[in-house]
Amino acid sequence: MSQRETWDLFCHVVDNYGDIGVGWRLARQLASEHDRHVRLFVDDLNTFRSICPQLNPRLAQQAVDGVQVLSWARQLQLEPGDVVVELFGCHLAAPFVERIQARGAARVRWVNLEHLSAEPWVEGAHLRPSPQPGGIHKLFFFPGFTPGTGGLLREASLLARRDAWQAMPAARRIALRALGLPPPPAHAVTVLLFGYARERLDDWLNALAAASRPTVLWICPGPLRDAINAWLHMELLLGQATVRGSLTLCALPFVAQERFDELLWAADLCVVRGEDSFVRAQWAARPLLWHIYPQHDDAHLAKLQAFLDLYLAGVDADLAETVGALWQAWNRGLELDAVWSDFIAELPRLQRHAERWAEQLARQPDLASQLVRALRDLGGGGLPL
Ligand code: TRH
Repeated sequence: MSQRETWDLFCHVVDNYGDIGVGWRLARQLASEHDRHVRLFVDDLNTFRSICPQLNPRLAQQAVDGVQVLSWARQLQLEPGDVVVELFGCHLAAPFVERIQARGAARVRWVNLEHLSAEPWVEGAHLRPSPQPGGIHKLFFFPGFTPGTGGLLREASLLARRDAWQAMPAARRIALRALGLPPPPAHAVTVLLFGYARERLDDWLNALAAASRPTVLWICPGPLRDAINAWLHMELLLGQATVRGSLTLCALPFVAQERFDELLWAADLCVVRGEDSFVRAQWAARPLLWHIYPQHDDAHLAKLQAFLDLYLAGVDADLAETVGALWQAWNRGLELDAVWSDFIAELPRLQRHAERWAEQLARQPDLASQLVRALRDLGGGGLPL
């Protein structure tokens, strides 16, 4: 019987939850679906605990959901596994790198898993080796939306679970009740709101309050909720809806990562951000608005447009225009009233588009399977020069 491979995943939490969100999802999937012995090294166990409440941030090593979770410092005491995955170019401790080099390419395969981008250059950079001191190579693995990339994280059961949940009329009601949320008014548009701070929220909130069609905002913790509290001149409380005209505002608790999908499945429109929630909203097959992670040099605007180009390819020109206008206005801090109501008017068409898009993405192998295959193809002999 062959021995289980040990995979070491390294995650440096830069900010927020996306770095560990991706790391945790990948770690669990490698352990549960690919039978890998996974060790996940994380430098911020407190942030990790937000998405994984069963974690004890005081422990240097613990088993959670079939994954060994280790503090960052534990790498100083351990030998590298068969595969080492750096998430998002995080830097490993020098003694650990020396041990990788000492063991050599025949014993350790080394990968840098990069950020998600829809830009066309990604296909050319995916699976490129990068020479490291000591004659070892690091493989660059790029997630993405097209067959020439490493794909997207997607658990084997995800789409079946989504479909079963959405087909069950009571599921939404039960989920909302468990979160302390009242049922939305009839004909209301329900919006899951998980974004970054942005300008001109007040005008948008005033317009929603004055609109003829009711809107319900389910608001995740974070800077957007702080801005909404400021608009209200009060703090939204969990389990209590606050109504302003046609607008109902509800604060959500921060839920464990495995519960997060249900929030997306329950909404008519998902406002999502960063990387992981953005991908999950696509698997939810719901109309979405992406609040992209802002970068100081505005590099994010090119990434936003690159995704729009893929997402809207082949879509009717008027619909593409409506989506592009709202996404650009939201991400550039522009006025929202007109572009928001144009978008809401198209929700039925956007829902059909979201379903087609999710089906198209699901034709590609998921990221964890592609990573396992790429490293299997590589074998124990390292990368060709
Ligand atoms: O939190 P994000 O903004 O994360 C990131 C980081 O800032 C990172 O440095 C940056 O590189 C990246 O964005 C682009 O957004 P994201 O990626 O959507 O991650 C959020 C995670 O939190 C995701 O895994 C879902 C999870 N989550 C929960 O588990 N429960 C919740 O209640 C909420 C609101 C989110």
